[in-house]
Amino acid sequence: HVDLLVAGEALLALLAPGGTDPARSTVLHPHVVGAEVNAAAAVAALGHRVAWTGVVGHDSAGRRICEHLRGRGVDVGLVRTDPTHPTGLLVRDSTPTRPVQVDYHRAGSAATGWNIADASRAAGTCPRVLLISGITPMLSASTRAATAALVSACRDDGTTIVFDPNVRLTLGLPDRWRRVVRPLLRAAHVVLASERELELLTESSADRATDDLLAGDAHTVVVRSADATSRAVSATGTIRQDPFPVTAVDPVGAGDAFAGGYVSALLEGLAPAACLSRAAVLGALAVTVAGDQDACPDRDQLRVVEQAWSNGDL
Ligand code: KDG
Repeated sequence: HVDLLVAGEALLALLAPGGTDPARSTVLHPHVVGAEVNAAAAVAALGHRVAWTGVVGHDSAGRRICEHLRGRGVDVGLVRTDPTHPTGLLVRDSTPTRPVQVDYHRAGSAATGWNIADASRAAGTCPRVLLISGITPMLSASTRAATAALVSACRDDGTTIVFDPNVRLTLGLPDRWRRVVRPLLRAAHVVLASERELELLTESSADRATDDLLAGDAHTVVVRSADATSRAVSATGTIRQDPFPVTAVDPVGAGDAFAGGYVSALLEGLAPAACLSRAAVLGALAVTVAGDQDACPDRDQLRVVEQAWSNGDL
């Protein structure tokens, strides 16, 4: 058994340092990224048993990804290596002052071949929580079928399904996101989304979408607003959370760390307000460094940061 299972594509990111143009920069720093493995690393850093199911290429990027995640405490035993397709890459800049520019080199990557057999092996871990993002089913017909199979098997086993849409319009037009990803919203017990994502996927207001989801299978809908505040809405009411003050270096990865923080607290049985505050702490820390995972705190670091924030010391 594992506490958390995540499914999705891990990529090798090549980051141009500090606002420099990747087309001109003489150095590009390698980082292991991917929305789902970012969240997985955050949850593993806090001591939970975490496994990742996905596919990498038989190449140095694939080896780097597996070694890195293993080093972060994520079980990569379910990961398949595809000898004929490469590991996906992305190249981007990193700056807090304007939207980050990302070039994906992921079409036809090994991860697009993640399939129903991979999903069914992964379901055998009987996770307490399954974290799924909208990116995975958008990658290919194979990943779409495998995502549906994994969600369905885990739901049957009583696993809590946590879903973060992670909408990226570079992967498809809004219509396609609605067609492919909307069913997952309805299958989730916990939805973690931005207001904009809820609006885009449901073609209604975020509040209306929240009410509709709570009338279905969701017990909690956590909504992040553009001003970085967040709210957790459930049958017992709405809890609100302000962002923690940090100096942003690179905004990418905040949503994944937020998800990781929320899931870790959920696994610990914490109250909704504590889940939301843990999410906000991890989300805030993630933007203080360039890499998506480099600020994941362990237990001791988390305690120190939470203490400092509650004393107003940071
Ligand atoms: O959420 C951060 C991600 O954007 C990054 O890690 C790469 O998974 C990724 C994606 O699809 O953009």
